[in-house]
Amino acid sequence: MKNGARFAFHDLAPGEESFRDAVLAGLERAPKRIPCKFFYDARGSALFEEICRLPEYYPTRTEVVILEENSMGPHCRVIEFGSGASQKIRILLQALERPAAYVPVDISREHLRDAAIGLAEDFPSVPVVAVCADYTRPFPLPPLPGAGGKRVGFFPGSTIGNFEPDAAVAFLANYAHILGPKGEMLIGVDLKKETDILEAAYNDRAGVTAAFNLNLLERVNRELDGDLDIDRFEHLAFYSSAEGRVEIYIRSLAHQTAQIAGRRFRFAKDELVHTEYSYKYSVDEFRVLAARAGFRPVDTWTDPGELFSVHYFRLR
Ligand code: AVJ
Repeated sequence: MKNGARFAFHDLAPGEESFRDAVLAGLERAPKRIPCKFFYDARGSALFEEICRLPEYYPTRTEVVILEENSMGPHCRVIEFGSGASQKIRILLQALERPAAYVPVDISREHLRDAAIGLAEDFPSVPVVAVCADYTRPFPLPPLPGAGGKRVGFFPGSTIGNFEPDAAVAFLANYAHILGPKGEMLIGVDLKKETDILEAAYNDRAGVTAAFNLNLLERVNRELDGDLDIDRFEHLAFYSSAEGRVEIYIRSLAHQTAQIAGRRFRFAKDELVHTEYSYKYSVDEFRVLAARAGFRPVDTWTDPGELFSVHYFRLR
């Protein structure tokens, strides 16, 4: 660690659902499913970074410009759930006036530690307080530096779109509880728009999103001693305007069976394995949803093309 960087690590020893348990349970269900949180092994994370650079995938670059151009005033103590590689926080910390603390919260201990140390080194004037915890449930925030500064949750990337609406409200309500009275929230939300633009973003011409989705099956083969024939599955993504979401599946191209962790699974021809929802919201729809968790709008910023939104909320 370089001189000057301030860094603390709090380990609340969260229990983590194993990939094995999730896959075995998810493939017993009808319809079959594998939760999207398992996309992000080393290979999946690299593919996601590639997705973020695709011409069709507008959310990342659009959100970055919105974050660069807007601010929330001085002395913020920024609390990020699911901080991962902590990339977007760099943009935010650069845009903020004298941020008082950065508090990354993640369940994945080693990634959290590496990312938080890297950040503390690159932003020596910002104290970093990393918390290893399961942020889908209540947990106690440690005492934070910069007393008097406001607590601001940061949840970028439209990750909120992965939750079904009631679960999104529950997630935001838990965030609100942890932020405490007068807490604030900065949250990136992908906007509703023409089906063609949405479907192109999840069916890129280079096939990176397909590889990202199918990597779940490769991961099963690698980690769970599976013998899935990846060539007999394909990526499927489409926008349902009735549900307001992109739906992502893996489709079995043939009737087939596979061994996974010593168990046998059967896939019918054309059977779907659900892997992800990505909900899209108009500005007003998302404000209504956030209000159910106690958040009042302060401001909402969008790009000129109205592709993506960043909402700034305060708790009542
Ligand atoms: C990380 C949830 C924002 O929903 O757009 C990208 C993930 N899946 N391409 C999204 C994703 C397929 C992404 N989020």
